[in-house]
Amino acid sequence: MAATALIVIDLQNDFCPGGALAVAGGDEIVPLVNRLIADADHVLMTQDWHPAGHSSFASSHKGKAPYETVEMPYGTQTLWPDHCLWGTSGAMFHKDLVWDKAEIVIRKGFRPAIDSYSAFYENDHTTPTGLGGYLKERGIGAVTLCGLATDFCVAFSALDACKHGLDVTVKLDACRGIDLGGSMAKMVERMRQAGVRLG
Ligand code: VGL
Ligand code: ZN
Repeated sequence: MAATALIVIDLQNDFCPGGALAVAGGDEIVPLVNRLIADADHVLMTQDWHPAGHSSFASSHKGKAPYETVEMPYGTQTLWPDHCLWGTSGAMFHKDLVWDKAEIVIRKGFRPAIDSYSAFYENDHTTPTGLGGYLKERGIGAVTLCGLATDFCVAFSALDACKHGLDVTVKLDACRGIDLGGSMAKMVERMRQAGVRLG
C-alpha cells in the first residue's frame, strides 16, 4: 500500500495571533498538530517565504490596501499585509510546534513576481514547487493536511493534491481560516466537490 504523509501548512508566527497576517485562533491548533505529527509515518511542511517587496504585499502596489486585489498576468491576486519575510521571526514556525520529524520543508512564495498558496504550484497553477515529483518518487499516495490558512494555502494545496491523483484528507479541526468575503464556505465546498475527505 502506498505511504501516507502528513503535510503541515504554514504554521508560522505571522499567521498566529500577534503576527503580521494573524489568523484567528491560529495558535490553538498547535497541540493537535503536534499529536498528528507524533502519529504520522511521514511529515512534510510548507513555509510561506517571501522576499521584501513581494508582489503579494499591498505595500508593493501604490494606492492599494491589504485585502484589495490586483490583476496579475496569472489572474486576480489578493493583496496582503507584509508577512513571512524570509529569515525573519514572523516566518519561523510556531515555537511550540514539534517538527523535528519533518522530512522536508517546502518553501513557497519566494519568487518576487508571483504568489504561491498551494504547496504544489504557484498561483499561475503551472510553476511547480517540486512537491508532486517528490511525493511520487517517495511512493506517497495519500496526504493528510493541516495548518493555516484553511481557505487559502490549505485549500489550494488540497485541490492540487487531488489533481495529482492523491488520496486527500484535510483535518479541519487542525486548521484555521482567514475567511475573506465568504472564502471559508466557498473553499470548503470546493474541497468537498473535488473529493477531499474532510476529517
Ligand atoms: C497564506 C495568504 C498569503 C496562507 C499565505 O498560508 O494561507 N495566505 N500567504
Ligand atoms: Zn504569503
